[in-house]
Amino acid sequence: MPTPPPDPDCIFCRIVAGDIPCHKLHKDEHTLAFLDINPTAPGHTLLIPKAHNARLDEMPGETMAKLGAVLPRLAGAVAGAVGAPGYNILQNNGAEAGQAVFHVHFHIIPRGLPGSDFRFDWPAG
Ligand code: DGP
Repeated sequence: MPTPPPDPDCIFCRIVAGDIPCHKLHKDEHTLAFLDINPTAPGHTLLIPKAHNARLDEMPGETMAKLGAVLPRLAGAVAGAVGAPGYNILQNNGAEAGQAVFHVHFHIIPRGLPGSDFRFDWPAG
C-alpha cells in the first residue's frame, strides 16, 4: 500500500515535518513520540505514525506493526520516568469518541502519581 502523503492542514503532519516544535521522546523512520501539549498527567505522551491516516480503521496494518514495535517499551519507559505505577493507552477515533486531531495517535497516560485526582470512568456513558 502506498504511503499516504502529509496533510498540510494536519497539526501532527506539521510536527513530523518539523514546522511545529514538540518535546520529542522517540523517533525512528516510521514513528514519532512527543509530550502532549495538554497533559492529563505528568509524562502524558503521544505516539504517532509519521504517515498521515486520520483514523485507526483507515491505517494499513503494516503501520500498526511499526507502532506496535515501539509502544510497549515506550509506555514502560514513560511511566518509569515519572515514577507512575500504572498507565493507560488511549486511542480515539471520531469526534464522537473524543478525537480532536485527525491523525492516528496513541496516548500514553501515566497513572497513580501522588496528587492525581484521576477516576477511572468506565464503562463510558
Ligand atoms: P485526541 O482528543 O485523542 O485527538 O487527542 C489529541 C491530543 O493532541 C490532545 O491531548 C492535545 C494534543 N495536541 C494537540 N495539538 C498539539 C500540538 O500542537 N502539540 C502537542 N504536543 N500536542 C498537541
